[in-house]
Formats: sequence, C-alpha cells, structure tokens
Amino acid sequence: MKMWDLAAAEDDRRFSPYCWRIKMALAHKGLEVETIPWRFTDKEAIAASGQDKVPVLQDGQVIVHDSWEIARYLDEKYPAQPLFEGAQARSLAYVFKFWVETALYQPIVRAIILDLFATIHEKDKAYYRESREKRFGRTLEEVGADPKGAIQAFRTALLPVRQQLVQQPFVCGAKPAFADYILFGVFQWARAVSPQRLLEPDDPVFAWRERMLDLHGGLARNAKGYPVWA
Ligand SMILES: N[C@@H](CCC(=O)N[C@@H](CS)C(=O)NCC(=O)O)C(=O)O
Repeated sequence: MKMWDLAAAEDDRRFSPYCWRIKMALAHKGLEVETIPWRFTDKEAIAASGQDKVPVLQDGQVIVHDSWEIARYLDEKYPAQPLFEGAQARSLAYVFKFWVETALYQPIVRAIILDLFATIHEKDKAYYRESREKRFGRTLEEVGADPKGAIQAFRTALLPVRQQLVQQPFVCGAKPAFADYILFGVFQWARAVSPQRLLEPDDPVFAWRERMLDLHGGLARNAKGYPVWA
C-alpha cells in the first residue's frame, strides 16, 4: 500500500490530521504502508484520485481518497481489528468526526496557524496563504493573533471528551478505534508544527494523548514533532 502524506519543509515532518487518522488506522490493523511525502502544490501526484487533497491511499489497483472513505474501505477489505464495531458505532463516529472538525479545528487553527505557516515548504507558502486567507476572509496574521486565547477556547471545547475520558481509557471504550484516531489527528497536527503547550498534565485528555502516542509501537511519538510538555 502507498499513501500520499502531507509533509512540511522537511520530508519527515508530517502534519495532516486527516493523514494521521489513516496512519493510525493502518497500524491498528497491522497493515504496512509506504508513505510518500506530498506538498499542497503537488497536485499532479494525486491526480489519479480525481481530486486534490490527501490522504490518498493506493492499495494495489484501488485508489481511495478522503480519510472517512479510506477508513470504511479498510474495514470492508480487511475486517480484522475493526475501526468501527458495527453500523451504530460507525454512525456515532461520523457525528464525532463533524464535531471534531467544527468545535476543535477552529480554535486549534487559530492557535497554530502561524507556527504551521513557518514550517511548511517554501513552494507551498504562496498557495497556502492565498487559499487560507480566502477561506477565512482574514490574513493568516489576523487568524493567529491570539494563540493563548485560542488554546483556552480549545481546552474548553474538549469538555465532552474530558468528561468521558475520566471514566474510560479511550473514546471508543477499553480499546482505541477510529474515533480515537480522529481526535488524535488534531494533536499530532499541532505537535508536528508547534511547540505550544495545548494541555496541562493533570488534564485527563493529556493522559489519553500519552496512551495514543504509545500505541502501535510508539508510531506517533516517534514521528517528528515537538515534545508534549510533561
Ligand atoms: N475530508 C478530507 C479532508 C482532507 C484535507 O483537507 N486534506 C488537506 C491536508 S490536511 C489537503 O490535502 N489540502 C490540500 C489543499 O488545501 O490544497 C479527508 O477527511 O480526508
């Protein structure tokens, strides 16, 4: 299997939250993947997928894009070690995905965008600035003007998972599954590009993140990024 995986200036600094979902999911299933460093402007490299975003997974002749679709594909093709235990769990993970992408992405983007911009490849900078400023309707500097306030907002937004994680080790219960990888993608994204401290060590979400960093032989902890503050 091959996966196109968003990289910063350095080939081994991989920061896409969506790509992290899939790297964790593949490891969860014990599947080997070759990840190919990809930049925002390398559109032709993934043209065969019929769209312009990563992750893109190639499994033999099959090409799948979109992290949610890839997760569904993996469970269908490789049912052992499921990412979703049944249709009901999948449906709940789907609404959780939208919650993460709305309630958490907004504050995290405000917290890390300037660190992220400093880290990406030179060839991506003009494209990134133009596309994101158009999306946000503000300059990157305006979006990233108050990282401390954004981190506070991020911590507040985490309340539902914090309440759950005092009761059980993973979002999905006793063992991690795809919803954990969806949430964890946010933290790997931040850790790859920004030295800022997102969580206090006494936060139950901190302990969960430690468990996630250790999963699958420390796949995520061993990836290039800033240390999380202990
Ligand atoms: N819904 C997609 C989102 C993928 C996505 O937005 N990927 C970003 C990287 S984090 C991307 O490739 N962006 C390309 C661009 O902005 O041109 C998924 O879940 O895979």
